[in-house]
Amino acid sequence: MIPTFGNTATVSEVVAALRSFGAAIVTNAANSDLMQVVAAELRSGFDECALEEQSAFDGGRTNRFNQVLRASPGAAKLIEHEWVVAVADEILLPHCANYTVGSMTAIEILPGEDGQALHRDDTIYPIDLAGMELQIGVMWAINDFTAENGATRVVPGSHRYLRSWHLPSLGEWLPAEMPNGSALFYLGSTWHGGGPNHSRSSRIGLINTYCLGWLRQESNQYFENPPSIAKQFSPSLRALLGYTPHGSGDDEIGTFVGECDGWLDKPPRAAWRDERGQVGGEDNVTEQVGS
Ligand SMILES: O=C(O)CCC(=O)C(=O)O
Repeated sequence: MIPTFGNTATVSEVVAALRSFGAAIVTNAANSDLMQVVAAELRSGFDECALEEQSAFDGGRTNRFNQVLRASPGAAKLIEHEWVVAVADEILLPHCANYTVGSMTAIEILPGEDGQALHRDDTIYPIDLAGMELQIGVMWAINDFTAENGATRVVPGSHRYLRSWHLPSLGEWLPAEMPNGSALFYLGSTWHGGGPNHSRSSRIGLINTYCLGWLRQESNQYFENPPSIAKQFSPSLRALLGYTPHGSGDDEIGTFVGECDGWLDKPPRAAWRDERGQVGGEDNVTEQVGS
């Protein structure tokens, strides 16, 4: 079984399991009311997809789309959920000054879908650095995930295999069974994939990835959430989307990248950041994205 914790667990327990197993679940991390709101908001997005994104990798009976915040304002609460930030801080901040959302993908696996090819998400970056995770993934169960309806499959311990080395035993996957509102955390190097749906109803999830702040994001968040939209978001969400440079130039760790003349005109850089280096100063960033 994938290490599974209640929402009263400590962050260090969850992170220890994540590091050791490659994945960990926190059940009921978000409340059911929020999940119902997000499920309703995502519905129209799925209906518009009408299986448009079909491909061998994405599946022939899976709806998916990336512009999640346009469809679902409620999803913002999941993207910067306290559990997510707490876990991402532990895994990513040792290697960067601040991290960003790499991608957001709403996924509806319809009845009859086959299992997705198992894969690791961090192969978008052509390097393997032992001991440094480039990204993490968080799969939110928008409805209940069961082995029958296509719960994400995870290969335990598979994060320990460097790409250039050899492959883990991909047959040894486990289903991430979890009630709605739960979050499956998995490392960028962990092999996983959507399960086959043998049930009569769809399985709905939202995967958000978070990458080191000095890497290019998997999905271009400035197009997915341009300033005209991002100005309605909280400063902390904007910072997560990349509306804040990486580092300050004064950090021990991390280069100052992603700068922009407009932002550099603003008052001291330190004011853009909270103690985790994530949050832009509200006034500064609001002015910038609104301009
Ligand atoms: O739907 C899932 O459970 C996993 C999907 C996934 O890993 C992907 O599309 O990259």
